[in-house]
Amino acid sequence: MMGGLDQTSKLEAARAYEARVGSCIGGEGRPAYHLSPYVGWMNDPNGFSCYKGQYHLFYQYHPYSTVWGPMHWGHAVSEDLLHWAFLPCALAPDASFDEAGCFSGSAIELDDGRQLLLYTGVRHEGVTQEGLPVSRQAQCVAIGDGVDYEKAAGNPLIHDSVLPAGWMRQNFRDPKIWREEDGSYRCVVGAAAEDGDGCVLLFSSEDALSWKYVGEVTRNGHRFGMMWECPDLFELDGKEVLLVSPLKMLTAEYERLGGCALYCIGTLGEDGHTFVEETLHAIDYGIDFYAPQTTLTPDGRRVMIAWMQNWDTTRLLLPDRRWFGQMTVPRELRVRDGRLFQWPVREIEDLRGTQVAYQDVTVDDRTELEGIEGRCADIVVRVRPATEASLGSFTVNVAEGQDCRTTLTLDLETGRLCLDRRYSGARRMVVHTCACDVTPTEGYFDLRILLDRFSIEVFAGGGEQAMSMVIPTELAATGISFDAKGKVVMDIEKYALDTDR
Ligand code: DQQ
Repeated sequence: MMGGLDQTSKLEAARAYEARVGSCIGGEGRPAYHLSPYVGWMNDPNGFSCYKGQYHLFYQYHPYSTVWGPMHWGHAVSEDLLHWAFLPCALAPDASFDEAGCFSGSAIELDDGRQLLLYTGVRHEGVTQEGLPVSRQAQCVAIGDGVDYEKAAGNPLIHDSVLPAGWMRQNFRDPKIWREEDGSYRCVVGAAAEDGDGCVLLFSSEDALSWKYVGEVTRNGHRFGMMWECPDLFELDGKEVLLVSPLKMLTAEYERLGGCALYCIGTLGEDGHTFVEETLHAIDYGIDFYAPQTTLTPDGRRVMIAWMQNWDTTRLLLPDRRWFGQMTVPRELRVRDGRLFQWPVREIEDLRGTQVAYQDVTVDDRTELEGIEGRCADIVVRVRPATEASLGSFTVNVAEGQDCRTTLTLDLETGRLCLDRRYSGARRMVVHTCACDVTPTEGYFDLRILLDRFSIEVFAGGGEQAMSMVIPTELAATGISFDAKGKVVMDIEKYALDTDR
């Protein structure tokens, strides 16, 4: 194992900074049940796994400022995926093979009970003609006890020299590890050919230390952006599912808003690793969703979590605090009829406090209902047109105050569902609206809305569509109201979400 003064000092500095500055950030100033960083900046979820009876979630982390910087791994643990406790910073960019950053990766438990982190080490090798550092990416291992990790002596253990000739050494990252039934290990890694075309590569290993290149899982073929970041590949409901986060994707209707993540559903070819794609869609139709990663829970659920943010508005919306970045709510995944369904983990029902419910409420004008308000809430709405002739639209306003609101509008005729934060208190000219199409079941449209202090997540069509969005609205704006063009009938249940439970 690798030691040395620098390794100790950079990690210790980060840990000391967390204890000194992070511990001063009060709970009230953070999301209530979405994970935010101990202190400073957070991006991708990493190492999402269950280890010794607790969920571990690491994250891309720059403790010293609220902007992206040399990447560390932050670390938190939870019993229920919703109450998180911070552990000290797990990795710092302190070795020759990761001096420019410990980029995204994953975690797994070894047979001897230790926890292995597989991550991308970034190093610099000379400068370009323009004087910019040339970066090299390769996959590294650190092994530990769930709190302290030592980087493996032979790092990087998946060297960039394994890449076929012509491939970009600076775009080879984000290993996702899993174990096969025979006990051997596999990982998928994102890569890019010389012309920037994204690709997902597969590696195998008997001990998670010595890795062999197996082959290409799939290629983007220049269809969706360039490099495909943060791949995740798993079997679910008899299908293979591949999640990817393409860089620089062209916006196309509401399926793709520039930067979002995609899922592909398919099968594996006869060679056991070539992905045969059947369908491909946006994972989340909101504005803030990137770099999702999944884990299998001990009771067999495939659960996904993502960075609830997009790269293009990182400095623009939320007020500057001692932290930046948050995760989505963890979501249970299922595959049905060629679509990926997602639903907030069932553990969230244990946070449900006071229930306020109404049935058969006719909405044909602005409507407020006693007890339906709040900023940390789980809201379940079922809505249908009052008569066949009254097809119009239905709107839910949340985080509503004197001058602000975020609106969710459903066109009952077309099924188009639109989420709009234009008036959420935002003072920037950035994308504020997103949309998707939903279909009614037995005449009803169902919507589930999760509100937290700085976000809204919407699940429609039983989870066939999800929309995640950060909102900068002042916390005093707790109003919720309804409106309709035409006449609709609504059933609603609203639960306060209480993290003290
Ligand atoms: N973020 C990491 C990379 C990854 C990117 C760096 C995706 O490993 O490709 O912070 O957001």
